[in-house]
Amino acid sequence: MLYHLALWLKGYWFPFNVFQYISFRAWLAFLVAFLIVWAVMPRFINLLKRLYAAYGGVVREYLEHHSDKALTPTLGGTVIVGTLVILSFLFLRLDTPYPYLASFVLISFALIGFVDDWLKITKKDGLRAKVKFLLQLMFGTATAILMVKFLPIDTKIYFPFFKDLHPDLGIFYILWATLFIVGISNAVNITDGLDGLAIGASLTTATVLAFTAYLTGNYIYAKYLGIPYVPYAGELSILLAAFIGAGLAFLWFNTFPAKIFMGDVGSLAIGALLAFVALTTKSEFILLVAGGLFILEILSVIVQVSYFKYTKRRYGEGRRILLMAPLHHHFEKKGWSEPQIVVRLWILSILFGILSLTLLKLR
Ligand code: 57M
Repeated sequence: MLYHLALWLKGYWFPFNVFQYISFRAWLAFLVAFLIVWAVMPRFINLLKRLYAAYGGVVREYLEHHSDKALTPTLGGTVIVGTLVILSFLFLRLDTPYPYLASFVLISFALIGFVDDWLKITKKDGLRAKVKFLLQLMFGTATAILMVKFLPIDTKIYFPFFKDLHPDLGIFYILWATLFIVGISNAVNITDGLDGLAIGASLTTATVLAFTAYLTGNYIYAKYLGIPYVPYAGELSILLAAFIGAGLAFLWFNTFPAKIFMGDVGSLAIGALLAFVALTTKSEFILLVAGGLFILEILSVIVQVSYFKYTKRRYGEGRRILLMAPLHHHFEKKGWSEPQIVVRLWILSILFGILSLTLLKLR
């Protein structure tokens, strides 16, 4: 909205011209998002504490040293998502499809998480896993269809290293986009099990995607790098800048010892948003590398559970590869302290981010 307002106001005072620049709007969106979340979160935490007092504790904590976390409020993601939706309409160009579609993705996935979190608080049990998964598939498919219909993108997928390899998936692109959104959303959700872990890794991943979106939306840079050009995709870098601001402010409260968790309302929505930006900017493989930590975490669960089930069938007792899945619990079992695990996995996440940026030029 501010873009259009400034366009009109610059006739009266030329400095309003700066709102035309993606970099200026991104910087301002970052700052405003940080300030909103930083100011609102303490009040939100107090509100949640009253809610928790009314309903009693919430989380079934089955790791010994997580027992003191049972009363830490969840739902922190509500403030992040709310801020992002408002700011996307404030800072993004409203004559592009991006603010509308990004808000749809954020709200729909946040809604699934919110219902789940709310039921956990009020009824002590969340949504059934199957129902949750079906809802994710439903909203994922809706997003994929809307993307193909309203975004200036094709149904091809692009690989790093192979400049000329971009198979057209046609109608199957909907399936690919749906599974990608649902997969990344769940991967972020699984990662969200230690103070600051998921938001930290989301921030490094979002930084990479913000650069990618900026470059993809710029015809000259896109041609130079040999990446697909997607008109106005730079608008998404403004949204990610807002996310980085909001996420940093959230981390202020979520760092060890956390005063609040993001809840499924946060983790599902953040994962879906990252996947949506990667799909839009045709950089799914960049996200798979930049968000390598999320991929490792979800793979650790898949491998552990499969092996456990297989050995149970074969030998009558379930055996494990890791001491416990997801990956971060393995290190807890090994005796690393929580801040140690989190900071070390952040370091890994930064390394993944740097590696992914090099992929931008390698085609
Ligand atoms: C949700 N939720 C956190 C918080 C957060 C298939 C299986 C591997 C699934 C997995 C699972 O249920 N994962 C999804 C993970 C929970 O956090 C809440 O959930 C939101 C995110 N969805 O925002 O609201 C707990 O995580 C801790 N936490 C923090 N700081 C944070 O900033 O400390 C979260 C955020 C919180 C808090 O303790 O309550 C969670 O971990 O439950 N299941 C598992 O992860 C279980 N793994 C397991 O059973 N592994 C087995 C294999 C064979 C399946 C094995 O390896 O033997 C573990 N879950 C827990 N403890 N809680 C087991 C140990």
